[in-house]
Amino acid sequence: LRDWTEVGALTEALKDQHVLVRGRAQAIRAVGKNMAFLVLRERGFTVQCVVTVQPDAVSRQMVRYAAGLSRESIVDVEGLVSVPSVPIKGATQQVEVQVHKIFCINKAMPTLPINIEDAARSEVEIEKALQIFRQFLLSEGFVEIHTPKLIAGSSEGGAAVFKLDYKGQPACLAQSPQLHKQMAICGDFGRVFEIGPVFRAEDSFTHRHLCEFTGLDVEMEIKKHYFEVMDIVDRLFVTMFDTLNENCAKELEAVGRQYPFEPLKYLRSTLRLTFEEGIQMLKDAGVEVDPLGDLNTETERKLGQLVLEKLLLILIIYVPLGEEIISGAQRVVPEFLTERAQACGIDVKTVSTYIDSFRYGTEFYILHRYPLGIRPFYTMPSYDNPSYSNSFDVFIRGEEIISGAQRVHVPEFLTERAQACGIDVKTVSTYIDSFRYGAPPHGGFGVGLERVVMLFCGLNNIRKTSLFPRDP
Ligand code: ATP
Ligand code: AMO
Repeated sequence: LRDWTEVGALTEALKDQHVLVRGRAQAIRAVGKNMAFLVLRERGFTVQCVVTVQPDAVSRQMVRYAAGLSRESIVDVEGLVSVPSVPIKGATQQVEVQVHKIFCINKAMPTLPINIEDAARSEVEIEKALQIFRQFLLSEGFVEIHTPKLIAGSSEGGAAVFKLDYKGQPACLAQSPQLHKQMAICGDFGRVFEIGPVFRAEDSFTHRHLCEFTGLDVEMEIKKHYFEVMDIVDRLFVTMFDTLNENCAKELEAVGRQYPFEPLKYLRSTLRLTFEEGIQMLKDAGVEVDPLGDLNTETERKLGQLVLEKLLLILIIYVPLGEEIISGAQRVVPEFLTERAQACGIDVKTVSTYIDSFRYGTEFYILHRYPLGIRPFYTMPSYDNPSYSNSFDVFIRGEEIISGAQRVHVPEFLTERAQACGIDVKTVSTYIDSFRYGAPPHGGFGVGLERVVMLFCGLNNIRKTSLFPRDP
C-alpha cells in the first residue's frame, strides 16, 4: 500500500477495498478481550475502526495494544472498508474499517492539557475572512503591498509604541501601515491594501485589545467624496458576512455549540449615521455625552443598541395648494404596516423586504463625520465645518472594528495639522515630503481582523480569535 486514503474520503464506494488511513485516536473503547473500537479523526472527519481477533490476522495482543493507545495519538491503520447494517453514531463516515494492522506513529501523553471540545475554533473564520478580503479587493483593482514594520516614529500618535534599538538608532514597531500606504498612493498605485501585523504597546487589559494583531489596511484615490471609501467598506463587509455565513456554516455551528450566539443582523446596504445624529440619539435616550468628545465603550455599546432598536421616522409634508401649509410627522411602525397589509389582503411575505426597510434593525453600521479634535493629524477636516472631519468608524454589535478617513493631501496644511496635534514634524518629514510632488486626494481605512471575527461570532474575548494572542 503506497497511498493513504483521507478519512473524509471513506465512503461506500470503497466497500471491500484495502485502505491505509492516518488520523488521531479520538476515542478508544475495548469490548471484552477480543474486540476494540477506535475512532480515528482527520481534520473534521471521523471513522470507526474495528479491531477483532481473527485467526492468522489479528491477535488478542493486538486488540490489547489498540485498547491501550492514548487519546490524540497519531495512528495508521490498514484494513478493509465495510458497510455496517445499522447507522454509525459517533463518527462522520458511514463506513467502518476492519483493521488488519495498526501502527502508532507518535503517542500522546495520556492526560491532555485541555479538553478538545474547549479548543477555540475561530481560526477557520479568520483565514476565510482574510481570503474574502483579499479576493474582493483584488477584484476591485487594488494592489497588495507590504510596508516596513521597523519604522522611525509613531504613526498614530500617542505613547503606545514598542521602542527598540535599530543598530544604534531609536526605532519602533509599526503601529499601522498608515504613512506608507499613503505614500504608495502618492506614487500612483491608485488603490492599495495590506494584510500584516500591527503592534500597539497597549496598557489596557480589556477583552478587545491585543498588543499584536492582524491589520487589514486599505488606501485609495478618491474623486470627490469620502463616501467613495465608505462604499468599499459597505460592499466588502456585506460580501464578507454573506460568504462567511454561506461557506463556514459548519465552523460557525461548532463555535455556536461552545459559545452560543445569534447570527449578525446586517442590511443589504450598510446604514450610515453622522456622529451628530448618533449623539442626538444618545441624548434622546437620556445619555449625557460631549457633542465634540469621543464615545467610550459604554456609550458606543448603548448607541449600538439604540440603532438596532430604532424605527425609521418618516416625515410627511402636506402642501395643499392655496391653503395653509400643514406639516406633520408620523412614525411608521413595521408592526402597523404588517397589520395594514394583512387587512388589505396582501400576502405579507411578498412585501417583507419593504416592511423591513422601515427598521434600522442592524448590528453593523457606519458612524461618520467625527469631531476633528479626536482624530489623528492626517485626517481631513470637513469643508463646511472644521470642527468636524471627513472620517468614520464602523461598528459591529456596538464595538469598533474600523477607523477610516479622507486624508490631508496638501503638504503645507499637513505640516500645520501635525504641529497643531503636537507632533514633532521632523519625525514625519519623509512622509510629508512625499506629498510635495503632486498628491491626489485620497482616503482609506484600517480593520482589526481579530475584532471582526470576535464580534461576528458574538465572542466575549479577542483572545479566542487569535492563534497566538499577544496581550498586555
Ligand atoms: P482606536 O485606537 O482607533 O481609538 P480602539 O478601539 O483601540 O481604536 P481606544 O481609543 O483604545 O479604541 O478606545 C476606545 C474607547 O474604549 C475609549 O474611549 C475608552 O473609553 C475605551 N477603553 C479603552 N481602553 C479601556 C480600558 N482599559 N478600560 C475601559 N475602557 C477602555
Ligand atoms: P485605529 O488605530 O483605529 O486606526 O486601528 C484600526 C482598527 O484596528 C483595530 N485595533 C485593535 N485590535 C486589537 N487590538 C488593539 N490593541 C487594537 N487597536 C486597534 C480596531 C481599529 O478599528 N491608521 C488608522 C486606520 C486608517 O485611518 O486607515 C488606524 O490605525 O478594529
